Amino acid sequence: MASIPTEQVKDASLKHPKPNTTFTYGTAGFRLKGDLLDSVMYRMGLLAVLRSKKLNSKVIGAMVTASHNPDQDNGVKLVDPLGEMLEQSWELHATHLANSADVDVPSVLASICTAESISWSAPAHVVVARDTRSTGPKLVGAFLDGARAAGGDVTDYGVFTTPQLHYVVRALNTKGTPEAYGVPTEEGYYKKIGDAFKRIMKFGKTKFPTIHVDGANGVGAPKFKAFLPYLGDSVSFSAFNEDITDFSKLNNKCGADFVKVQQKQPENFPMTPGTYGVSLDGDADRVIFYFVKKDGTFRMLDGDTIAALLASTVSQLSQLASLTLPSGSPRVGVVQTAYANGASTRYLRETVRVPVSMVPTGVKHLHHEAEGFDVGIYFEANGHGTVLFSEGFVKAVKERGGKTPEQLAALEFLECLTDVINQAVGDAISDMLAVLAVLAYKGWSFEQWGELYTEVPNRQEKVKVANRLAFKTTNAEQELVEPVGSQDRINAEVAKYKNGRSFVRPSGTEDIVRVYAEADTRENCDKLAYTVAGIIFDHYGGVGDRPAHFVKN
Ligand code: G16
Repeated sequence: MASIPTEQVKDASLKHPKPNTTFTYGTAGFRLKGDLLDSVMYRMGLLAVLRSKKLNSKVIGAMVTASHNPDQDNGVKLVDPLGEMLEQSWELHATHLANSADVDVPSVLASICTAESISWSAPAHVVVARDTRSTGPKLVGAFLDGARAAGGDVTDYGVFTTPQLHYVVRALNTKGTPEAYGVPTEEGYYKKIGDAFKRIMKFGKTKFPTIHVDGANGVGAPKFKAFLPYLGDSVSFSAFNEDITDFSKLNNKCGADFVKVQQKQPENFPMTPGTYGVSLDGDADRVIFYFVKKDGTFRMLDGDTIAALLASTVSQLSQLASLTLPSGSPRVGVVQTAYANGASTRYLRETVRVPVSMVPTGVKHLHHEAEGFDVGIYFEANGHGTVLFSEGFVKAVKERGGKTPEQLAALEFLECLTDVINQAVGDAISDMLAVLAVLAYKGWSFEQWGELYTEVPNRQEKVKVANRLAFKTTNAEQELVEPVGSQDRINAEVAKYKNGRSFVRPSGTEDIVRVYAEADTRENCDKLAYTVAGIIFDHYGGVGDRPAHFVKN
């Protein structure tokens, strides 16, 4: 029986030495300064091969990106066969392997094989892609070394958005089956979503102004350009922040994270009343919409607003079409995190009347929970999310059980929606198209969409601390259990504000602690956020310059 090519793995391992750093598989894989990641990439090449062997030679993906972070950062996450994030129990293997001494790499591989009952003789298939970051090519090289040292068959797809990589993994693994997801190429991705978008837009009643698309100076910019010829002419788009040659511009004062956190439009982005803006993030898996009101104020439509629009529409159309599955009416549900605006949760529960589950931050948690519904809509407030449709739901809409022209139209619309949406993972471009299609179907403008509910004023702050891992949370990350006493101080502050809510958690993608606050007025919300941030900075290990706006307490 074939066995681990120990010498080959060890020799290659010595060429990718581990620096004196402790690595953690965080919210979306390993994320660090790009020049510290060579050994991690090599070892993730090895691990991807093991994962494929474990799953009967299914194709495993690896995406090299640090998403919304600046160019000097990079990262890698592994992708399971249907485009989902790596199964969580394997994050432990990934962390163990990443932190082993160079000479121990073969024995750690052997221990994972034993623990997972992996037969080395099974073939392994792995695919990898990267975004536009400067360290990407070298890091992909290290990954390829790992996958090849372990004898895996590996294909490098070059520069992709994160959702394109997830799509290709799912399409490769379902090819030739009744669940075939699409042609496993970049063109296959554009064609599948583009064709569905053209079909769905024939229901459209809204004539949108030109949509300004902010590509965050990342991979989403060229890929969106490449997508345009497949989208027909129902909507006109204008692209901004497309410079991928100057690495310092990536996510710099632009992109979905900047807009969401700063609550303002990107810089160098023309907006006047009546203009509609859409920001992608650096790897095009998050999307935020916005417009400028007639009175000149900026209005953002984030992940919560997207979930509200999609949940209300899918519920209404399912009812209109009297859609019935063998199990009864389709169960439409929404999954959110603690960052969801309280008003959006109330709107979903009380007005749309759908169940809302709360899970910890990270698409991996949301995706898993959403699988429990016939239509599982999951969006983080930061604009990261998608919709999962069960096989039963898709079959029922395709069977066109409706009778009236309205019912048949509703079913056809829902069928197109299942193809416009990239169910493999949150996808900024596909989500943008789905939102435009739903708005057009309803005959709504961005302004009307923004009236679904009134947001509670909210704010996010980042606090640099000496050791973010000292912050431990419970209750879907809404309470701190460590540092001991920190939650009591936060609670005492929150109690001073009407509708006050605030929580603190360590980021899994940046070396910071995040602070979130809500309160009845903008002024109170800001005061609460700045006070809690001040508490964390002053009493729990803040480092660097103390931001002047943090309130002393
Ligand atoms: C990743 C995850 C998201 C998460 C975000 C921020 O997004 O996929 O689910 O919301 O990180 O996580 P944290 O607050 O732990 O830093 P992305 O777009 O960076 O891949």
